[in-house]
Amino acid sequence: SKFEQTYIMIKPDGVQRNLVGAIIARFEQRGFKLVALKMVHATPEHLEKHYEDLKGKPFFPGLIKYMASGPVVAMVWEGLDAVKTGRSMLGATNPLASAPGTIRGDYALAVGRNIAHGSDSVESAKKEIAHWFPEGIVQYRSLLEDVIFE
Ligand code: YYY
Ligand code: MG
Repeated sequence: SKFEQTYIMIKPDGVQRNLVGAIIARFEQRGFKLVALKMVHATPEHLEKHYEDLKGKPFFPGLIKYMASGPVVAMVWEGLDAVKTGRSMLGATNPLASAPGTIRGDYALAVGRNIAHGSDSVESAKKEIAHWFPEGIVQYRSLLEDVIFE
């Protein structure tokens, strides 16, 4: 395990359903540090770039339309094994396969309305953070580090 940053995004359905606070609370309570946060109503072009690996999939046009339908909350969370742990906190892509206790397993039912995004690798996280936060992210020392880590 190592110290990493991951890109987590609350999708338009998560925003509309007032789940922003609940999702942020999960990452805070787990011990991750928030190092970037903003609300964005992204353009289809910006979202097509974010999801470029999925271009050609049958659900791609619908995915872009849904993601561009309203604002998202873009965040970067930092901590031990943040990428893999972020994914496990989200649950499986299809909420019906997500365990209870995960974000998707607690709040969602449909694959095309699965509440939140999380980077799938350290490499994707770096790309996604640069794509959504070209202005850069903040650096600060969390006073909790001494309590949360060995
Ligand atoms: O990384 P993750 O979000 O869990 O899944 P991806 O395979 O990257 O797909 C991105 C996004 O596309 C997924 O969160 C929902 C949507 N989607 C879909 O609508 N239908 C599918 N069969 C697969 C994915
Ligand atoms: Mg993905």
